[in-house]
Amino acid sequence: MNNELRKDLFRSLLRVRAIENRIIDKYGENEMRCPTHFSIGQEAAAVGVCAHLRPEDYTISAHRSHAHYLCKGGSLPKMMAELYGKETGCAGGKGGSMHLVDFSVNFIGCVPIVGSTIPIGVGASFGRYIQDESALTAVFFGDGATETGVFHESLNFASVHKLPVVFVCENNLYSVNTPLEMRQPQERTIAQLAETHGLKAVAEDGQEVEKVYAVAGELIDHVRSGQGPVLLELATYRWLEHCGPRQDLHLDYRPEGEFDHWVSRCPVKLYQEKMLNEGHITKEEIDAMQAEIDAEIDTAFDFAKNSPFPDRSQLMANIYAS
Ligand SMILES: Cc1ncc(C[n+]2csc(CCOP(=O)(O)OP(=O)(O)O)c2C)c(N)n1
Repeated sequence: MNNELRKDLFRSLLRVRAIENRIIDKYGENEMRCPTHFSIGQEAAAVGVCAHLRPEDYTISAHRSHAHYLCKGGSLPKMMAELYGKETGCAGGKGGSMHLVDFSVNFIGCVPIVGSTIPIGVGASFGRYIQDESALTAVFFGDGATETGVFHESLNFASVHKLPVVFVCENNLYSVNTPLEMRQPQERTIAQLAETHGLKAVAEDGQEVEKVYAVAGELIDHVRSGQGPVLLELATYRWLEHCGPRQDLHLDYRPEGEFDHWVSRCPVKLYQEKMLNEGHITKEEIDAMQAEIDAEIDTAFDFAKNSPFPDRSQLMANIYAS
């Protein structure tokens, strides 16, 4: 791995973290009126996987999607305007945080109905595959989504048709407040579930961005060489409440010590320490990167706040019924 790439990965981690932290700071002003799911603690998954995606590749995500949109090349001003409900938002201000969509970067959408984006991603991939076998689709979802029927139907279909799909499961151990061990057999991994559908699948630590990058690269090469879909299960952890900007330790659903363990494995901290210890970056370079990111975020928030709300005439636009 060359140093330019290392710095790119590190910058992306810092950027996604900083953006979500700023949303948290501003959320209490009540100007962003959409439910918002944060992925603080889970950033290495989006950063490590998306670093392999090309502009023409499709990406689809669910309710916890800021990092996926940004890492796929989405526009920060358009994302912030969307959270503020403004017409300059990537979904025209009608979608909010859970419905980001931006065809200009082939980010084909987010849907908070758990599991629903998995068949949408596979269907889009199938349509695309007929025209261009090399275009890949990355589908991001959580461990809870693997408990839906469509997860299995979609993996089966993708496998049978050898579709170029990368399924990325961010296994953060919880579906809202219910732990994985109460929902799925402990002796069977999500990667193994995918293998039973004939996919190549790997379970990997999701906190170390270089590990994510390496395994995602191998899997994506497999897909791009026409050998069919893959699934990457990444072990990670959500720091904040399921939906919203607060901590939820008072709810007592997390076992003693679990939260502290995962915070000690913060993907940003781990990579910063590694980069500094191995001499790939200096403290001054990190400060300069952070300042640049902060300035970019300031500009995006100004754009969002100063943009107009959609006109009433747009109320019924882009509504489809069958
Ligand atoms: C079909 C459906 N059932 C239930 C819900 C309520 N719900 C919203 S998010 C969520 C948990 C999803 O967990 P997971 O897929 O692991 O994603 P995470 O929130 O952990 O990122 C649930 C049950 C929903 N949105 N859709």
